[in-house]
Order: sequence, then C-alpha cells, then structure tokens
Amino acid sequence: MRRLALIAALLFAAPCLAWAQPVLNVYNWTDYIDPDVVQRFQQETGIRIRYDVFDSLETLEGKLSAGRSGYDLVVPTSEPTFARLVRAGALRPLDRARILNWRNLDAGLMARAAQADPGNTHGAIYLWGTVGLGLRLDRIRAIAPDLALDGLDVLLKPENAKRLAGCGLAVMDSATDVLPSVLRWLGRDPDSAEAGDLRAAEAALLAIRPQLRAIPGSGALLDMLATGEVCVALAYSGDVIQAAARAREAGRGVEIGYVAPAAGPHLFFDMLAIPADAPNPDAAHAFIDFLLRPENIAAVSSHVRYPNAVPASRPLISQAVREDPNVYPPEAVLAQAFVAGTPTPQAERLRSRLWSRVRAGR
Ligand code: N2P
Repeated sequence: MRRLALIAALLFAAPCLAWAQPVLNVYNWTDYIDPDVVQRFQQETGIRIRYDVFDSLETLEGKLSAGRSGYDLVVPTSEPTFARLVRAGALRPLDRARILNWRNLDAGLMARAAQADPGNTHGAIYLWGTVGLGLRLDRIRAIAPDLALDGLDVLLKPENAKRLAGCGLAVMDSATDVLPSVLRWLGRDPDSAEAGDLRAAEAALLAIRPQLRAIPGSGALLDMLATGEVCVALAYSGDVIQAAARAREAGRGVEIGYVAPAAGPHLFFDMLAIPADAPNPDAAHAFIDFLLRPENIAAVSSHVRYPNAVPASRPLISQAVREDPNVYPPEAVLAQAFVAGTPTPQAERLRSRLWSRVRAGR
C-alpha cells in the first residue's frame, strides 16, 4: 500500500518537476559544440538545454530580425550579423558580474570583435575561423597532379573548375560568407558595394556556375566533403577539418585537406549573445560563463576543430587540434587575413540579388 502511494506521488510529481525545470533555448551553428559539454552543463546546473541549429548567417538573421525567436542564446558572426543586431537593439547587454570567466578571454581578439560592438558589451567570442577551400586530395592528385593547391585559383579559375568538375565542386549557400573571399581573390575590396566590383564577382561565380554540383548550407556541405561527394568546396575552416577527420575515421581512402586563400583569408569571430527578448537570460548568462571555463571551451575546440578565444584552454585542447596550423593559423597568415565589414542596407540588397542570380545560374 505504501509502495502504491509512493508510485502515485511520483507519477503526480514528475510532470510538475519537468514543468519547474528551467530551460535554455540555444540556437547555434550545425556541428559547433561538443555534446558532452551540453550534458555537463545540464547536470551541473539542472537547466535543460533545448538545442536548435542553423547553417548560414542569412537563416540566423532572418529568424532574429523577425523578433520573438524564443531563443536565449545565439551565435552570430561579429560582422555583419552581430554588428547589425547590436545596432538594431536586438541583443541584450551582458551582465559581466554574472560571467566571471569573462577574464579568461583574450584581450587582443576581443578588441578585434569590438569593431562590431564598441566596448564588447553584447557578446563574447565563442569560436573563430577562416573561409577557405576543402580539397579532396586523393582524387585531385589523380586528376590534376600538376595543379598547385595553394589558393582559390583551384576553384575560381574556370580552366581548373572544368578539369575538376567531374569530381564535384561546391560553394556554401551564403552571400555573406562567400562574396568577401571572391572579391578579395579578384584583388578588390572584400566589402565593396561598387557596381563594377559586384559585377566582377558575379561574373567570376557565373563562370564556374555550370561546374558547381551544389550550393548547399554549410552543414550539408560538411557532410558532402566527409563522404567524398565533392572534391573542392568553399567552406569554413573547422568544417573542412571536421570533414577530414570523419573521412579518416571512415577509412575509405577519402583524404581531405584545407587550404586558406593565398591572398589572405576572410577571418570571422562567432559571438555568444543573448536576444533582447530572451525568455531566460539568467540561464544564458550561466551557459556563457560555463563555456568560457578553460576545460569546457577546450573540449568544444577539440571536438569541432575551431580555435577559441580563451588562451588558458590551449594546452587542454587535443594535441592534433591545437597544433594544426589550419585551426590556429600562424601569425603570417593572420597578418594577411581580413575581417569583413557590414554592408549598408542598399549594398546588402544588391548582394542578395546577385546571390539569387548565381544560385539560379543566370
Ligand atoms: C560550424 C560553422 C560555424 C562557422 N559548422 C561559421 N561562422
């Protein structure tokens, strides 16, 4: 009888407990966290994480600009998305008193992100990286052994694209993260809104458009690289390095390498930020603080193969990742790298129309 009463009490209490448990709604990039870190946060705090993903800045910005996204924590790139959200008042100023691990952040990197957020009041750097090429080395060496694999020429020179087309070419579906690299490859200002520059970028992309097998979201592109479905892809550094690791583990002879553009790569900083209308900003602050603890952000970097902005985490990152010059680029590469700016609304419209034409192939 006593047992029955206990079971009845538990049955009654369980839904109430679930109801009372705080929830943190996270909206992050695909393949951009270590699931064990999420698990540990939930255990340590009793906060349940509801996790949702996007794979382009365009998708993220669409969701956030509409307001009432329901998310507590989002991960926009410093320029242009985070910068625009800060200016629009769409993000909540962070309460540093609740993020004690803020002191672990690299002051130099945070100063670079301050270009988008004066005083770093709305975001902490989560991870960063570059835009470059994922190359399927085993096939490319067989098809074009003479080809120099040192930059965007491999993809953007039409004669190279034609040679490699049978093996599969792709660029990720994001005007924001593709156009700056193409403009730079053309020797033009990566932020340009000049009609002549944009026409040149469009022509360069249309010239290889017939050879593009796909223009997928960045998450799908990572999968296509890992399975060997594409041979050349313009993608995010860590996505390529993750794809390379997965291909190695699969053991089917797919060998992937990452190449940063010779002219200097597009460098991005992805920020931890809280929407102004977040339902649970307390939980979001707790999660930011948790992520900035060296052992936690080291686990994230080891898992997703992107560098972070917490120097004390570096020795805790798996050796293969922390010593990979494609993950942590050497000073010489960083010196040449550029951070994109934020186009005016008018320039943004031109760029997104250009992108629709490139997608459509005309
Ligand atoms: C993760 C891609 C995140 C980097 N898959 C884009 N800024």
